[in-house]
Amino acid sequence: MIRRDDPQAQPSKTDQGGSDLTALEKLGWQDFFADQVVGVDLEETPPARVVEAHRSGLRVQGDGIDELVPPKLAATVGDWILLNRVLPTSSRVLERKSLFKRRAPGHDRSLQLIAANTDTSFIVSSCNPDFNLARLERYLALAFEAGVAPVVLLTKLDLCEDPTPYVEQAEAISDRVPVVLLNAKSDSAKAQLAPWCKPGETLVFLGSSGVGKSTLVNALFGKDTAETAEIREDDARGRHTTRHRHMRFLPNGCAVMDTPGMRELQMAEAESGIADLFDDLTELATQCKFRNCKHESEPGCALTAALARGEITQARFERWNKLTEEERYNTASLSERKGSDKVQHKTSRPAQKRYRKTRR
Ligand SMILES: Nc1nc2c(ncn2[C@@H]2O[C@H](COP(=O)(O)OP(=O)(O)OP(=O)(O)O)[C@@H](O)[C@H]2O)c(=O)[nH]1
Ligand SMILES: [Mg+2]
Ligand SMILES: [Zn+2]
Repeated sequence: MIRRDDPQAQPSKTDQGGSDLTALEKLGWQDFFADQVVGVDLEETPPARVVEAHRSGLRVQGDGIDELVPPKLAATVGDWILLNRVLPTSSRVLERKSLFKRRAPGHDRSLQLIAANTDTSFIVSSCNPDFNLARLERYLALAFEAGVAPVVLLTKLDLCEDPTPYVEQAEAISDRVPVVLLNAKSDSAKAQLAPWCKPGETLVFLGSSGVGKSTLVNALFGKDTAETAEIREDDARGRHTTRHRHMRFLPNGCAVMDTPGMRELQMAEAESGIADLFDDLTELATQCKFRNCKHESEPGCALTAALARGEITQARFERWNKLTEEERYNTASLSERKGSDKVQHKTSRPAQKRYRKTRR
């Protein structure tokens, strides 16, 4: 087991940035992972973190390790593995603290693992016509499901005459999600994100193309480490500049993950995430007279009654209904799919529960 208080097992210290973090801690190694490798010969199978995902494979880094593992390994960016040097694709993937996933686009009926072991997910959207409340809710439901604390970042404040409608809509989604309004290109962006940039923690930037994810990564590093490009003028959409998911490490030991823009965000295995995000509607649904109430014209429906009293809005009710139905359909079709790998996609339920408790 590698812990800070176990000098025997410590990997070499790195001096970069004047920090006293070990090489593994700089990659985000935490007790949560160390606890899983008690009794394991770490010389034989050293811990390494997946820092980039390419078609050709996964780039993994550890103490003195930097190599490409063929794509067959069922891991994603942010994962910790115990590297099997003889057969890298048979490396053990450590249990995850969190996992952001979606149903893969297309007809494949599979899950796509987006980001593992992140502590904070920055859901980025711009104060421009590309802003989409329903899409934002999708990201947030998946972040809740993942067990990752979400923060909404509204960029392009400097290009917007009146950001109030965007802020109001974002803040109304959930009182458990902070909303930060910023100009990603300004000097103040780094300071605005500082409260979440903690040593040993991992951040991920998620959102559609062109919203400023890579611009914010550059703001945190104080230099152009990620490529950025102008958005299209006609519809304010981005050009899919970032091509693959990758992590970079701040000198203070905070890991930062940049991701390509995702427009299609299909729900799957996200029942509790949706329930958490729409907790008031979920609670109302438990008061319906019939357990299988579809909230249409059934007698004793608590949701239609709340709608009639004007306590909830029709638009939000419909968005919740749509997500719920989509989630049920996708989850059922995924589990039907032969060979669905439940173990590989499992995250730590206790970790998720711990998180939920603190957010209520
Ligand atoms: N003025 C201004 N421009 C911004 C802001 N945020 C991003 N931009 C610009 O928006 C464009 C797109 O930014 P990127 O950082 O490349 O967007 P991205 O989210 O990484 O996009 P993909 O990599 O395609 O997913 C660039 O020209 C940025 O300079 C902002 O807050 N203000
Ligand atoms: Mg980018
Ligand atoms: Zn009902």
